[in-house]
Amino acid sequence: ASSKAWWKEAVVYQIYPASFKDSNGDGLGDIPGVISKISYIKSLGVDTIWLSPIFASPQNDMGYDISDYRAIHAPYGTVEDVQTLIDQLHSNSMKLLMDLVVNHTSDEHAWFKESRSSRDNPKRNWYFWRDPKIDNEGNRKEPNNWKSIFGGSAWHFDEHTGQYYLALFLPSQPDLNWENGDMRQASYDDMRFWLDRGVDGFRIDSMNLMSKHPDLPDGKVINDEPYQSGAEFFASGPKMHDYIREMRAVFDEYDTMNVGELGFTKDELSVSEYVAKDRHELNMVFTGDIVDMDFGAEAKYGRGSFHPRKIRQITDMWQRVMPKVNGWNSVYLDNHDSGRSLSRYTSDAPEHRATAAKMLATYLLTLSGTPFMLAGQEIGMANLGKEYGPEAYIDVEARNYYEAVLKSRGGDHSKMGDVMREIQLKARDHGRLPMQWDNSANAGFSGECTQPWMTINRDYINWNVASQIDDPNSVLAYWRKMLALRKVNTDLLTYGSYTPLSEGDTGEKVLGYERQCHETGKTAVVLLNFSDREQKVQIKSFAQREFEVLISNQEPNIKAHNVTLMPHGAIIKASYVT
Ligand code: TEU
Repeated sequence: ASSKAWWKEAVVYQIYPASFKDSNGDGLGDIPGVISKISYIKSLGVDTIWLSPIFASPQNDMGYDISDYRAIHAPYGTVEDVQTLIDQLHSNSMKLLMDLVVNHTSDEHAWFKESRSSRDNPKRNWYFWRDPKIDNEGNRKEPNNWKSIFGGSAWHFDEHTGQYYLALFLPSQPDLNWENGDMRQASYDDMRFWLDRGVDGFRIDSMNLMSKHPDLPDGKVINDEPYQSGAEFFASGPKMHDYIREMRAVFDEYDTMNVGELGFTKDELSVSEYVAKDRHELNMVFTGDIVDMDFGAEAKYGRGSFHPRKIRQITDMWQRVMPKVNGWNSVYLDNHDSGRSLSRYTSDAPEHRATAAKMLATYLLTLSGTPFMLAGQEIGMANLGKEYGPEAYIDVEARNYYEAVLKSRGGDHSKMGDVMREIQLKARDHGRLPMQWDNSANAGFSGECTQPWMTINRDYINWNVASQIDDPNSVLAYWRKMLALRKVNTDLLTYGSYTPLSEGDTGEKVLGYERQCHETGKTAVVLLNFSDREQKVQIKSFAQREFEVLISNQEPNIKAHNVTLMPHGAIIKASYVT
C-alpha cells in the first residue's frame, strides 16, 4: 500500500482570484474576498486552496504573465492581505498553494527589460534570444517554425537589438531560459520569499516546458500552415528532471506539496518519471488528457466528442500506473483552462444537471490521488449557454481563435456556427465565470451596481450557493456528503487499491471500479452512468456478499446483483465482509 502523507489526504479547492468574491465593489474578485469565504470553504470539507496567480501583472493572460513575483496585483490586495490569508487558513488547519509561473515572465518583468536592453546585458541569456534566419529572397525569418500555443509564431523580433525572442504563449510572455544558473537561483529566491511566509506549496505552471531541446530544431511539418507545433522539442526536454530535482531541494527546505502541470506529455513512462517515488521529483502532476477528452484530433477547437470509453481508459491507466511506480497523482476534471466538465462530459440540461453534477463529484472523490475541484463545481456551475454570442468571450485564447477563423471566412459571423459550437463547449472563459453566491444582481459576486470584469452566467438566478446551502437534496449537500465520506474512509478511498470493472461487466456507458482496503477487507464498488439513458448493470460480487449503499444520487436500488442506474446515476456500495 502507498505510504501516507498529508498531501495525499488533502482535497484542493481551486480559486480563480478574479472570479471568486469581490470585496470592494470594483468588479474584480480579491484576496479579502477569499478571506471572507474561508469558513464557507472549510464547511464544504476541503482543506487546501490553490489560488491561481495573484502577483503583479499587466494581466494580458490573467496573471499568468507576471511582472514581479514578490508583489501582488494591486486590485487583488497586498502582501499583507496574503499573509492574513495564510495565517487564517493555518489557524483553520487549512493550507495554501500558490501558482508558480516560471516557464515565462511578463515582458514588463525587470528581468526581461534588462535582458532586452542590449546583447551583452548580463541577463541576456535569462531568455531565449536568437538571430533571424534569412530566406532565399533575403527576407528576415523566425529562427524556427514553432507555433505559439495562442496562435502565430512563437518568435518575436525586437528592433532594438535585431534579434528574436521566444514566447510559447503570448508575445508578452517571453520564455525564461532555465539553462541559465543565475536565472534559476533568482527564481528559487522568489519561491523562498513565499515559502518563508508560510505558503504550503505550489502548482507549477507549464512545468514541463521549462527544458527545451538545446538546438531549438524546427517542429515536424504536419500541414501547410506557416507555423507548426514544435512541442516534441519544447516539452519535457533533456534537462527537465535536473531542474525539477534542483527545485525540489528548495521545496524540501520546507514542508510542502507540489503539483506540476504536464502539457503535451501523456505516455505512461514519461509521466511516471516525474512522480515515481524513488526519483524524488514531483508529488503529483496534472496530465492534460482528462481535460482534452473532447478536443479535435489536431487542435483544441477541432471538432471532437466525448465518449465514456475515454474516461474509462484514462482513469484505468493512471490508477494502474501510479501504484506500479510507487507514485501518486492528482484527480481532477475542471480547471480555469477549459469548459466545465458538467457541460462537456455530461449534460447541463435542466433535467440532468443536478444528477450529473453529483455523479461527477462521485467520480472525483472515489479515486486514488489528490482531488482538485474548481470553485463552483460544488453547486453545479455550467458553461455559458448558446444564447451568448462571441462578445461574451473575452479570454485571449478563444478570442484569437475566433478572430483568425472569422478573418479567413470574410468576416461573416453567420458562417461561424461550427466555431461557436466548440467555443461554447471548451473556451477557458467557462472555467472563469464569476462564482454564483446568491440570486441578487451580480450573483452576490460583486456589488449590485458594479460592472463585473466578465459575464455572469444568467443561470445564477437558479444556480447559486444560497439556494442550495440548506437544501439536503442539493448538489452542494451532495458534495459535502461525498467529501465527508472520503475523509471517513481515507483507508479505503484515498489509500485503497483500485480494480476496474470491465466494459463487459458495466456496459460501455457506465464507468465502474472497486476500491479495497487490504487491512480491513472493506470494499467499495463505484458505478457511474455517463449517459443520459437508464443503464442496467449486473455486478457479480453483489450476489456473493452483503453490500450496503454508501451514497447515491438516485433512489438506491439494493436488490440482488442487478443495479439500474438512472440517467447520470451514481452509486457506491460497500461491503465490510472479507
Ligand atoms: O497553461 C498551459 C497550457 O499549456 C495551456 O495552454 C493549456 O493547454 C490551454 O490553456 C488549454 O486551453 C498554463 C495556464 O494554466 C494557463 O492559464 C496559462 O495561460 C498558460 O499556462 C500560460 O501561463
